Amino acid sequence: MAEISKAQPFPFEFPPDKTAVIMIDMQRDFMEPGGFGETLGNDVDLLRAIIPGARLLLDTARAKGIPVIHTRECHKADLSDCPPAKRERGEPTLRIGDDGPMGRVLIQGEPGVEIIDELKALPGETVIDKPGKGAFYATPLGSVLQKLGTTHLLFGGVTTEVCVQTTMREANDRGFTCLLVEDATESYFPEFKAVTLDMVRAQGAIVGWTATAKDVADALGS
Ligand code: C5J
Repeated sequence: MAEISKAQPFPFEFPPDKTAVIMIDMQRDFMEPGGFGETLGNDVDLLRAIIPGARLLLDTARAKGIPVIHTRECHKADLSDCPPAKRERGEPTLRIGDDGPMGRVLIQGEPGVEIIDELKALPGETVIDKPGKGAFYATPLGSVLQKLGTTHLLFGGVTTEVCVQTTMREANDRGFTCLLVEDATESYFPEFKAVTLDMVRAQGAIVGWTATAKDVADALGS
């Protein structure tokens, strides 16, 4: 067992050989101007602050042989997996499926769906395209983790209170023990990130633990 003694709300124990990293939606559509995040009125530059923390988490996992799974929020080209309620919501400048500066917004195979260069998947790493906010919904994530024998998950990615938190809650309901890496996750709303970290670890880690990427690296001796 490895232990992150500085984790909140109390030390986090995890078996490295049964642990996986899930990096949520670090794709151009959320991270760069012209993508889905910006069409919703957000300042996407805020998210770039976590690139070093996310990179440290990936580098640590890779050095220790911990599987890394990346997700990307996107839809089929014919939008058959995009509920109209999702596409029609709000007043974005571009809707899902519209042509934008990085190709069709949130559509599989388009440039906007690519993971940013700094964090891109290495050959052999699993990349899961997901139509929902939660990464377990309508994807093979559950069976991928079952095949790996995973019991513990370390999370990073964007955005903290939307796809990351939703996936952590889904993971809890499936019996996984979860930790959210504080400096590897970000929100367009700093106050939402702060309150999500609080929510996750409240009530005796009701959703999971939090710690920094360095805490994870130290616990794994890297
Ligand atoms: C959002 C996500 N925020 N990846 N997606 O719409 O959190």
